Amino acid sequence: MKMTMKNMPKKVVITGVTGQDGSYMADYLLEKTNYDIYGIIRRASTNNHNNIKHLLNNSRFKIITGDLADSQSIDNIVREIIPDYFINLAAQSFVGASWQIPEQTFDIDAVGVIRCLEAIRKHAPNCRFYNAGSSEELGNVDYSPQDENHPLKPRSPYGAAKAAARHIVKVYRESYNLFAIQGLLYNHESPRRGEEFVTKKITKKIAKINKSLNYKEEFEPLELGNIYAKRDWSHAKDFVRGIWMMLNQDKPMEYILASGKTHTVKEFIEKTFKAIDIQGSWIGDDINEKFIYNNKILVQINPSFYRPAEVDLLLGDWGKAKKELGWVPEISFDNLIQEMISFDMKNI
Ligand code: F7E
Repeated sequence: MKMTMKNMPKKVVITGVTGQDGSYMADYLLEKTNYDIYGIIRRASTNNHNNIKHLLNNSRFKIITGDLADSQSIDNIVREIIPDYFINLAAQSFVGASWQIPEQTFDIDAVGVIRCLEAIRKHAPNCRFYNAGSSEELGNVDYSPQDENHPLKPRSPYGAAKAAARHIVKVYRESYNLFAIQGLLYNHESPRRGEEFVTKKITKKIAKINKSLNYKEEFEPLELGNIYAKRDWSHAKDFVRGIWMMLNQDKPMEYILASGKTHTVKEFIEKTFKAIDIQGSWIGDDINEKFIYNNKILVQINPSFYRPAEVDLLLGDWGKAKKELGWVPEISFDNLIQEMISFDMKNI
């Protein structure tokens, strides 16, 4: 068949493609569409391509060097590719680090979004743009569950940068009539989650502890900060499907994606141990709280992991996404934990 503009495969740019969300997004689109995927990768002396190594030989998956900190690179990418979709999943996404590197967090998570929007406005005004938004924008919440009308009350430089990005996405949408949206996504995890996030830190360390227990080797306990923080955790795979649904509506509307259930970090730890049949118990309070098994300390508190300001509770209402997009999450909290711990036990 002769290729005409009409039947040429569409082009999707994904930033943050080596990360959890970017790599699942690429997997999803390679499976569900015939579109060409352009994964933007930041130059680094050591590559971190683990999450996309299974895609490197796929002819529909192309890697392009670019950086959200560099407006020229973003401008060139959009001008040369003229994408149909631009999915911005790159970020300084670690809330805890955002107090140490607040300027860099703003530069990537807020100003970086302007760089994308400017390039799209100039070179590809019909391109549909998605920016990763976060429940951290809501911060110190007024009510639960939170819906799309909840005010933005961030508690971290990260949350403030994402809130700023939300405003600028709206400004560009309304000023230039762009299809530009920022979903509001609650915590989402998977075996591909970065190691500094609490879920992956827990499953990876517990897999190691389990191995040490089996081989009767010495081990260091898992050390955590605030284990009473409550989060609404989902599987990242469910969310990339939701992002794609948001991008393909008639009108550029923004939705919450969440599970509608909240759990403490402590519950996450307990369920992980339970999944591998370790029946320990908690002793002590506050910074002296510990999880003990066979007279060994498996988990303890390290106050250096406390944050200068904490978001105590997040719980999202995903009713609007269900009603208007038909989006429904498919992977339960228990299955998420099971998948993460099984993966880490296998790879330890
Ligand atoms: O922390 C507490 C910590 O770093 C979860 C990002 O994807 O989701 C994520 O942000 C909770 C917090 O994720 C440790 O204080 C206790 O209350 O896994 P996290 P996060 O900050 O909720 C949102 C939606 C995003 O947008 C972000 O990009 O766990 N916690 N002890 C700990 N957290 C970490 N990381 N390490 C600890 O040792």
